[in-house]
Amino acid sequence: MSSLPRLSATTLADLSRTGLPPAVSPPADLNRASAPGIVHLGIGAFHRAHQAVFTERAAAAAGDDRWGIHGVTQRSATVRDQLRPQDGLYGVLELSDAGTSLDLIGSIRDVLFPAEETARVLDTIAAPTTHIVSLTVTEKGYRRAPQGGPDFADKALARDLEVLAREIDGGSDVDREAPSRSAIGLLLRALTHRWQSGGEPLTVLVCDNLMDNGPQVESLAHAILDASPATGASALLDWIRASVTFPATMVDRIVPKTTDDHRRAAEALLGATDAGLVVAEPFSQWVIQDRFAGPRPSWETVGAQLTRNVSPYEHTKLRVLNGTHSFLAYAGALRGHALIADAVADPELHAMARAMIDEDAIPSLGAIDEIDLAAYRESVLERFANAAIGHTTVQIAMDGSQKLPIRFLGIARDRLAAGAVPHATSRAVAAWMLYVHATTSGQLDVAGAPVALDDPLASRLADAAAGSIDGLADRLVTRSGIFPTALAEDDRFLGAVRTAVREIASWTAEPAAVGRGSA
Ligand code: CS2
Repeated sequence: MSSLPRLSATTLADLSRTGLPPAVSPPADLNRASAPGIVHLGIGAFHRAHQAVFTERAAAAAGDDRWGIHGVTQRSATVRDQLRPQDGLYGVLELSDAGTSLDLIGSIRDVLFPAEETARVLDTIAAPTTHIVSLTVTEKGYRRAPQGGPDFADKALARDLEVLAREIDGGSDVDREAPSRSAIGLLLRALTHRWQSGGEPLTVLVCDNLMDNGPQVESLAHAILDASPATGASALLDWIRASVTFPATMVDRIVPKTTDDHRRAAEALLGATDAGLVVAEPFSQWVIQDRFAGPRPSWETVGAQLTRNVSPYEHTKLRVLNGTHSFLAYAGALRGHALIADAVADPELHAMARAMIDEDAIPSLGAIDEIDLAAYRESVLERFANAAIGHTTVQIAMDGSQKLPIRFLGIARDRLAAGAVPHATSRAVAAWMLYVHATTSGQLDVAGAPVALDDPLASRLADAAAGSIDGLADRLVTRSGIFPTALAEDDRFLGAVRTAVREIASWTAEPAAVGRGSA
């Protein structure tokens, strides 16, 4: 147990009196008691290292205290219990070969845990002082069916929609404290409550790694309300169409899990403990569609880019960065590499990552005038090589069933439509398949630790992967539910994946030894 004081407004004032070290930058000096202008769903590490930093800096530059953030957790009270005792304050530990710095951030004013305070979440979003609801709830938070649209078979979503229907019609059996089981369910309840509380315009700012993220969530909301049994659903939908915007965004900053080593490094710099510490690379980029229903922070004054068309940036990032990231995660883990930096330093994997970018991802993008793609490729590979942040292959490997359609399968579809066989991307799909096979059969150790499959479809994938390596590609393509029919029935694609599965399985003499390579 550390003898150091815990970060809070009081301890920060004490530390500041004696002078913070040069590597530590203090939070903005703003009225932190003002009503929040933003409510953020999914107050995880990425939001705290990305949007919350942009918002802090924009508010400081403008001296504008309207943009405090109330974060909303999803599954647990952990982040609330990390930040509420710290008055919302936390540090961003920035690590690279060039050195270490600690940015103290004050834009988050409180964190709410819906399971214990859903009505407060709904009231905060309904407040006229709230102008933006932003989200980072990960791909699975939107409960989409693999082929797109709402997954009405999802039990959590179905239950949320029953609660929503009652709240839309304002029946006597409404229980506003009833917690939502899905982020999309909570969002729609919040929109309903805002509509019923005066209907001030609102911007829903989706900051997840989805293709055309804002419009996708807008379509989800429309499809759900179109199918709602509530008599007031169409009036609510009319209000959403008229008063709520869903701009697209591209978000980019590599944010690994925080470890005890990271915490010790931050404590040594600050002279206080910080339960909410997050870690990040120096690079950060935010491209936002300039389509707001009301006021917003002046993010463009601190490096964000406001534009009419986000697609070139979003598609490039999801396919060149995230696609290669996932390939290195699966192939790297299979070769026993604990870190992405180790995987990208592996000459064979490095060459395969370059091939995936040059032969498939970039050609699949079509004409991109806004970005120097060759320079972007080098920048991405250089960022992956940052060993200082300790980004693990296993962290990135999670939720593959949600990420593959966005990061691999879109590339494969587009390359096949152009008459090319995506061999490099098929290899990435094969690496995922062998990762699924190895983890669900208990055969994968990385850095001496056994690795389990972390995926919302883990049981279905385990069933499909069970069996010989020979039939693995066909079993997962036909039974995972994540491959669109057009791909699953394309012999060029299936043939390339089958070949790649054999190639990758041969990396190790015995499949059972897969992953017991050197880290
Ligand atoms: C990573 C992303 O975990 C993952 O799937 O690929 O979190 C990646 O680090 C960010 O998108 C980078 O902006």
